[in-house]
Amino acid sequence: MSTLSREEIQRLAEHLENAELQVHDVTKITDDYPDMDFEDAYDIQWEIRRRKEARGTRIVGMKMGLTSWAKMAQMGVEQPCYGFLADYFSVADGSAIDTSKLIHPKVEAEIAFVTNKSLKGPGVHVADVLAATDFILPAVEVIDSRYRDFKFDLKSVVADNSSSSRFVTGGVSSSVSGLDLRTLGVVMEKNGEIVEMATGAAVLGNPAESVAMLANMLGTRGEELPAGTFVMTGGVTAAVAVTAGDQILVRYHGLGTLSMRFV
Ligand code: OOG
Ligand code: MG
Repeated sequence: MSTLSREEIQRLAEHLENAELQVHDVTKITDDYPDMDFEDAYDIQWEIRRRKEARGTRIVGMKMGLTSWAKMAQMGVEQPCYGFLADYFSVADGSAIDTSKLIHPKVEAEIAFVTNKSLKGPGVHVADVLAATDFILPAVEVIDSRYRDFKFDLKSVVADNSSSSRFVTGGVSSSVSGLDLRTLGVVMEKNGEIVEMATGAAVLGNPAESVAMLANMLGTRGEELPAGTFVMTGGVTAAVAVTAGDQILVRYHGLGTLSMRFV
């Protein structure tokens, strides 16, 4: 059940997308629309996606957010959310990321999947996900909430495409067979010092569970996760704020490293 009109959805999508493209923060939208619901919030996100696609931007993957207790506790939100990844969000491993195009970036270490079969909820479970996984690989997401001071509630962040902004992937890819995703260790270093560490189990007990949840959430809108989709499963630790001059290196057990610097 949505509460907002088509015009309000379009106006809020434009408002939030402009904040992203023009690199300025805004107050959270639930301050002005306290009665909006989750359907409204995802409608706004899907309208932002439609606006980008209409301009020729390609959608190159999906991400889950707020899937670890570390992230949920950090943001004061208790349920996962999803977002889409646009082509220009992708930055190469080892590259310099321009902070003048971002409001207040934070980095997150994540485990990503690439599927080879479509997944359509409801009822998708971990075994379905493993059977539909081509390979997994490391990813680092750079999130950048458009909301002032990075403070929001779940509906506001969903409308803001779950803070999606940039991502780095690469490293070593691996089949999931014979791999225990729960004990896959991740160590994040900032400027040469370890700042965060966790294992895959931090994400809903198993990051494959995050992909299943995404397929099931999409299913409620009649959408599916097509074969060949790149999916980031959510930060395994709290996100780490970065500014120009910072260097980030993340080590993944058996999957190599990813690095980037902020300029
Ligand atoms: C929302 C997005 C969270 C993750 O990996 O948990 C996210 C936010 O914290 O701004 O991408
Ligand atoms: Mg993330």
